[in-house]
Amino acid sequence: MLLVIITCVALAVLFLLIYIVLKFRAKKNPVPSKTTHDPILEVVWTLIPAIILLGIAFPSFKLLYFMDRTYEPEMTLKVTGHQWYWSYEYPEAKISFDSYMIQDIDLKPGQQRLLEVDHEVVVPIETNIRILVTSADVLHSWAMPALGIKQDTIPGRLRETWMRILKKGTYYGQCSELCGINHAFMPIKIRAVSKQEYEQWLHDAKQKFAD
Ligand SMILES: [Cu+2]
Repeated sequence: MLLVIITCVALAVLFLLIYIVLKFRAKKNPVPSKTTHDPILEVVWTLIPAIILLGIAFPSFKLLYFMDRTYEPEMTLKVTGHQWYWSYEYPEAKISFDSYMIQDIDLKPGQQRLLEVDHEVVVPIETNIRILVTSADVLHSWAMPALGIKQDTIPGRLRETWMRILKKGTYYGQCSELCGINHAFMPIKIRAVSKQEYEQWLHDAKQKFAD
């Protein structure tokens, strides 16, 4: 929608520019116009942009509210940023673990450099997942481009966002708020699996990562 609006605005401005350059060129206007005011024109060029901005604002607010609260959450994932790793908590299952990047020298063939972690987040697909983010030290940002999430993690504050993953697979993200010397080395890896596989993973994880 914005692309359509800005294209129209840009074309309208370009058309006006070309029109004015041609119509008021020096050759055709040996005596330049001395007009400085036109009340009607000023009202028009104030009102039209105001109406356009209102037209943009209402869908934006709708989207903001849509992103803000989880609709009927089925599970919760708590994310905490640390210098320099992430820790995750599944409050309902009472498990928690830290997630560190795998160093270059420990990478196995086929693994993505700077993106693999020792313990990835595993979540079920087609599930409304409430995500609570916070930080243990400085600002970080939990960003998952493929899931449309980029949420600052703020010490002393709990922010909420959500996701509902439709496709099974592996998703990568990175810390997106400069947080210190190892900022570039705290990736995020999410593996989205079927609900059945998730139950199985949870069963094993409960033993491995019990609180
Ligand atoms: Cu960072």
